[in-house]
Amino acid sequence: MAIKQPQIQRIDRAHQEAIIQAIIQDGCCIIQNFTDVETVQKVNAEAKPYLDADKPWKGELFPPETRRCANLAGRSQTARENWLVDPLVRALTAKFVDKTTSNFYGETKHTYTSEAVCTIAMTFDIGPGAKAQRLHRDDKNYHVDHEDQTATGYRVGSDVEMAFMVPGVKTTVDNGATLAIPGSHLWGGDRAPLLHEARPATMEVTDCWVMLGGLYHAGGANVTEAERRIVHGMFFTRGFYRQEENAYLANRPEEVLKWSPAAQKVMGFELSSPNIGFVEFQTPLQYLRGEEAHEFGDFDPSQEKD
Ligand SMILES: O=C(O)CCC(=O)C(=O)O
Ligand SMILES: [Fe+2]
Repeated sequence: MAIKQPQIQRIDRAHQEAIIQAIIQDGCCIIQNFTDVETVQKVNAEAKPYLDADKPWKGELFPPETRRCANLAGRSQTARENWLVDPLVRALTAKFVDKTTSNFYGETKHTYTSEAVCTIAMTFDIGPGAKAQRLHRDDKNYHVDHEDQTATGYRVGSDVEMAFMVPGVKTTVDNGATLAIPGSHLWGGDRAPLLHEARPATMEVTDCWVMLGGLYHAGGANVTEAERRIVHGMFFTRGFYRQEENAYLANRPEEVLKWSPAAQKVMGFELSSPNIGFVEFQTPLQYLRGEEAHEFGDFDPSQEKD
């Protein structure tokens, strides 16, 4: 008997409860009427100088035809002050990413909620001729142990990351629409994703793709002659997935550069494998030294093995 594969649902932003149910069931959906054309055009224009200045990647994370705009939150006022703080985005991250726990201080019970923060905001501009990315879970960076939830159904709170991707152009199967496997957020860590299980999340300008960090997906191949596929991504994680004391603000760069390599590393100025803590596609130390970012490559070479 053929197992029915779920399709990607398309739901208007007015139907928040239906969006939540789709994410619980499929791990993803397309939010229709998320934004308007004028706002998308402004974000495209704000990201463009950085996309134009970006260089080909030399590792396996991205095909060389892809250009990126890192630090989109800092560089696009429009993305930051409209999408990043959108009440629907906040409602969804509150539901799926925020974490509340209770503890005793003496005999008194205290309950705290750590709210979601933006972990990365980046534009992905896939150029003609680019191969598809490999299917992956973005939460690999947070070392999540995925239990098999296919029989039990999804436990809200079992993901630590959530992504929102707003297309800057209409995305199609040919220009590299994001590929995703609906339902794969429920899979245990030992199940490999197969390309034939993936569906293209084709979107109109004003739509928004939302997915959990445990959903298998990939940037698609761009087989067009001349179309660039631009998508603005905003990713959220738990607010406590960072160091308790903020050494990056407490210490001046010239002081940090005088520390021993072991001290720099233990204070977080290297990366956590595979990808956590980069700045402008460099380690914090490379960035502080002012190294030229000409050799873009995978942060952890073990990512290159297929
Ligand atoms: O470009 C896309 O559609 C997805 C990019 C992506 O999944 C990634 O870089 O982690
Ligand atoms: Fe991804």
